[in-house]
Amino acid sequence: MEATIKTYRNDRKYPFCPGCGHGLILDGLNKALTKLQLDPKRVVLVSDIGCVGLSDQYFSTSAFHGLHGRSVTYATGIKLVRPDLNVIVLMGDGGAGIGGHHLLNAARRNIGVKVILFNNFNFGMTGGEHSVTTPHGAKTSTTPAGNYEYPLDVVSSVKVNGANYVWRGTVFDRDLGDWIADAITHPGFALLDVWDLCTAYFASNNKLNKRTMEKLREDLGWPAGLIHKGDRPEYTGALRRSAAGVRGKPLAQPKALEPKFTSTIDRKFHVVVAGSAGGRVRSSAKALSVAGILSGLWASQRDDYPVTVKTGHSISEVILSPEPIRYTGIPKPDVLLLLSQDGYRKAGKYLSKLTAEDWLFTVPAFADLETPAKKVVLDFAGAKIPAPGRELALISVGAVVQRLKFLPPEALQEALQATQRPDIAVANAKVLEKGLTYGAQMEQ
Ligand SMILES: Cc1ncc(C[n+]2csc(CCOP(=O)(O)OP(=O)(O)O)c2C)c(N)n1
Ligand code: SF4
Ligand SMILES: [Mg+2]
Repeated sequence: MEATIKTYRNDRKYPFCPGCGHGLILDGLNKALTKLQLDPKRVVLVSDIGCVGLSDQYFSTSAFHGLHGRSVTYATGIKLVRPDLNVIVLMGDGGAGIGGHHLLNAARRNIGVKVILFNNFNFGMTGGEHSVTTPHGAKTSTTPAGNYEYPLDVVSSVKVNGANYVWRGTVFDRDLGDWIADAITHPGFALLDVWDLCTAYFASNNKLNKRTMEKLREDLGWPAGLIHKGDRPEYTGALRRSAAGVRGKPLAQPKALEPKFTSTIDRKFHVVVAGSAGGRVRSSAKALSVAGILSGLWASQRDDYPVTVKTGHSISEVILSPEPIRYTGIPKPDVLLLLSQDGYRKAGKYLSKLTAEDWLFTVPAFADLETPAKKVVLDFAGAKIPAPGRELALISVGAVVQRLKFLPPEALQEALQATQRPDIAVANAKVLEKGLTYGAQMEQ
């Protein structure tokens, strides 16, 4: 029998100001999770930005932290791909304003994401500026004479747009944890609007406490407690059923990549591929990352490319490791592939970090670069291997793998098949073959 989980908190102390209500809401969340005994790995806390955005690190669950106001979009993506996960958004009123459109659409779709709104009526983290929920007349750092706007009724907005579960309460509600648990177990989109205390700013400047909070709500004429519990079909399930109807069979589930190769990598191994945008740098790096996973390693990939995608650089930083990767930054590459002027401009900074242990693979244009690293000039034209710009990255990755042998070349081939459309994988396999052949010639 599985042991009972007594808490989903780790032993870190909350970082909030004395009296801040955020900790009370997180205690409620912990109570809910403990009541439901959910598998911590299958709980994803998606934290927004602000003081509330610090919250996920105090729980021993999975987590995702992104941009201000966008937490609902990340949560939607996670839930779409993995409907089996419990996806819980922790967002402030600032995030609800910035990402209001996302809230409405999540409600409209009725996707099974649960939003806990830490509604302290201001931007706490940045100094108490007014937000979309700041009451009329309230004093904040941006409304010193009193707010002349009126607050957004987030609860009514998501309700009228189709959310299955809507609740409003305060940090003073002792049964908050039970309501959070109820929202988690009810299918569909849920929003709990929890009126909260920012003691550093809003509460102190507006004399907000349990009593005045209650009065504020009554003056607005807004109800409290469970406001709506509906039974519209939850989005991810409905979408899958409808797609299965069109295809005539259930949708395929994402498949795990099963390791079937071995690698010589016995520590964190960093590879940077630096080329031009549109040069398939990222898909080549992806082949490398997936080949690593197929070889029993952990892999991370971080890409950088310009907003105007077909201009300028494209950089991919890949880490392969026998241990889980906790930090995805690259202090220094073990292998740097410098493939174009654009790549050089952006990733040239790594050159000065290379040591005699490291490798620089580059193109003839950079043959004269000074470096203490072991330098290899990839001269595909000299070897009569056609390598147009869009093929250069994949051919080079193939040559590097063949030359250094930290992964089996077959793993790269398999990675293409595992991640690309069959016709594209076949075409790319031929491109990769050119690099493997060149790498084999280099060894001789
Ligand atoms: C797009 C964007 N705009 C502004 C900021 C600056 N910023 C950081 S925290 C914050 C306020 C957060 O307020 P809220 O979401 O209510 O959370 P709280 O701090 O009150 O918990 C702002 C505006 C940001 N990080 N991103
Ligand atoms: S600034 Fe406000 S919201 Fe942030 S921790 Fe302090 S009291 Fe809480
Ligand atoms: Mg706030």
